[in-house]
Amino acid sequence: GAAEHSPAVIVGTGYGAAVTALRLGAAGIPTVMLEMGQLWNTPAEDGNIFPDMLNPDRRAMWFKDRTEAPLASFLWLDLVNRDIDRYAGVLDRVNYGDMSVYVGRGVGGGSLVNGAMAVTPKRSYFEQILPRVDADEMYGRYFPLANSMLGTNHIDPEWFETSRAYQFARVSRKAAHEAGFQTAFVPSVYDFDYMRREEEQLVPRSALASEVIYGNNHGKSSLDKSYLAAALGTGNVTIETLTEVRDIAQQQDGTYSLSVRRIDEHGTVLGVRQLTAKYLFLGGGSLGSTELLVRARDTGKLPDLGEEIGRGWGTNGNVMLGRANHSWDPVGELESGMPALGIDNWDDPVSPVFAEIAPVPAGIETFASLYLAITRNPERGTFRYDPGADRAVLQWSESQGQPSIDAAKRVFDRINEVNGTSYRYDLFGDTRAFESRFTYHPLGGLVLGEATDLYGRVNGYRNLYVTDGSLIPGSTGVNPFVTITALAERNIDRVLAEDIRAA
Ligand code: FAE
Repeated sequence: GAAEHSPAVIVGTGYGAAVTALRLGAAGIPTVMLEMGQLWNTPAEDGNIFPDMLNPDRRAMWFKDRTEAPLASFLWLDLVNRDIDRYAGVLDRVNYGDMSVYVGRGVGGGSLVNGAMAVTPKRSYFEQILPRVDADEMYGRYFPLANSMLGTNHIDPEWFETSRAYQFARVSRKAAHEAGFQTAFVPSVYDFDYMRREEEQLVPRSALASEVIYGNNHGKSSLDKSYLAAALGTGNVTIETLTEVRDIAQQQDGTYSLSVRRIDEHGTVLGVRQLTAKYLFLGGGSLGSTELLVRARDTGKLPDLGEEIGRGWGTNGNVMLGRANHSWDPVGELESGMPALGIDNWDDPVSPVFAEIAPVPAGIETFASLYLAITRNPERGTFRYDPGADRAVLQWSESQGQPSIDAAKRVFDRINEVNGTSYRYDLFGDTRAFESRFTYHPLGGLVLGEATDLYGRVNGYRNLYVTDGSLIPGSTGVNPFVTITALAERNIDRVLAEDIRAA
């Protein structure tokens, strides 16, 4: 029969997609969102929607036989990961040879699994990475709008000093200060008042119950509770789950046709159907949106797409490391799953580093301090279409992670030297101290002003837009979701005014 038509279709339900859905819906435009993951709103038999980090089950990961947690080992023992049933779980780790990329799957995308750190980039750095975007407008209007819509809040500094759950962060802060480095509190979309009540045993625990990376049952303002709830509230937005967009083509009349595959939560394909849309927004994230356009170009479905599609991908300079503390400096048995402090060495011209002090919520004293460092790594990867696998494959070699390691090493060598401490060599499956072969922060692939115009309109095609982290050229210097959200707000403002309302 005839394909179903919707005026606007959005691929994905992450940050860029959710912003776009709210603004389209509020403007009265009927909009369909297509999300390959599940809607996470129903408790399982254990009474929880999500599993915690210590007891992961099939809900934890997207069609894997075993969990693939970033900390591969502890004391070189494979204690962290568990065999699980293949299922449409919430966290995916997409493995491309030397680089593995963690992404969220479900209504809310990365907001379901992430650490909730809501950081606005330094203005001077934002001006470097996106020099043709008006920074006055971003910092005057769109960053504040994004933070207020997302529910960004700040930790009470007095409570931080007394909370048992942040002893690990205070220990790391002391070591950083001893070595002359500055630290800064990190804003969050996890409700710190809720966390305080968790500590007082007044409410069910989430951050204080080792919940992070496989979802939080409480406390976090993920997108399903912020932008997406507001989008649905307009009455003009619908979300279809377990629905993956496979192919995009343009029809004679300029509208887009999408080939869409539905699965059940065990992965059984229920069917493939066609959908058409006048306006098509890609919000599948850096991997998802880039793959769709690389595939469309290289299979001839959108033949006018250029060489910039699939370029300019980066890890946001991510590198993880651990330090071994002295036995007289315990980090505590209870660690909040939500980070609240970072070492801010970004203004160092040689080795800029913003290192979040990350928890190891193991429920035991680990004597370990963990860090996820964001560095300024100039290396970039490219996606190429693999026709055999019908997949876009990232070209990235392990050596491209070295600049991230070098920058982090300069900072943490100094911290270790001054404090008489050392690295942990038991955390990443072998004996390496620094792990730069995975990222939480995939950025780029469809870079603003290169693959698209300055508002995310794909070059060569009308009414086709990119709205997510693939617009950002590989780096934003801080955790990226506030940047992605603010940029999406800015772009949809312009697109609504010029392309949609005017039409
Ligand atoms: P994203 O949130 O990835 O959403 C894309 C959505 O599209 C997903 O739900 C996909 O399932 C779906 N999708 C993809 N392809 C298709 C398709 N073909 N058809 C249908 N659906 C599709 O995109 N960032 C911070 O700022 N602070 C943090 O504390 C932080 N912690 C993190 C911790 C972890 C464990 C991870 C994995 C990430 C973390 N991030 C953090 C990164 C942040 O979550 C990420 O930058 C954003 O989620 C990216 O937003 P996008 O809109 O680009």
